[in-house]
Amino acid sequence: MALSEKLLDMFNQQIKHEYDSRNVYFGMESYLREKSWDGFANFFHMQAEEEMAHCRFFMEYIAFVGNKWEMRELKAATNEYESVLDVFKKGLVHEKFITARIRDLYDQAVIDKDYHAQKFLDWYIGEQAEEEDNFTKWIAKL
Ligand code: OFO
Repeated sequence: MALSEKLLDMFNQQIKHEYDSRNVYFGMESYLREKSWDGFANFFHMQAEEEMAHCRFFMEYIAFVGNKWEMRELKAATNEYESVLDVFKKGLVHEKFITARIRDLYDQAVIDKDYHAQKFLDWYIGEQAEEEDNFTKWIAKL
């Protein structure tokens, strides 16, 4: 089922958000590498790679339903942080922002009665819960 015009626009915006997430995490990795926190740096490198996969799934879904995805302007990401804890706290804030965007997508898919898109977005609902849980646990440990 083709996406509605509104949901297609939101999916395209989500591609940008996922790319922005990748850059946020590469910025965090850069800060951590310079401080020689290599284990944490590796963690954020992996996070950044995962964001590319999240982005790719949206591209493939858009193509699958017969539309073209768009590459929108990306945000610059900082590599300036105060500490490892600061990195994780800001990472959690960022993930909460992404969770809110995924919920917006889901809400629109419900309005559109687009059951296929809802099924596709289910994976992201689970993924975001996992991401937030992961960051929250790290913050508690630090
Ligand atoms: Fe794409 O989940 Fe993190 O941001």
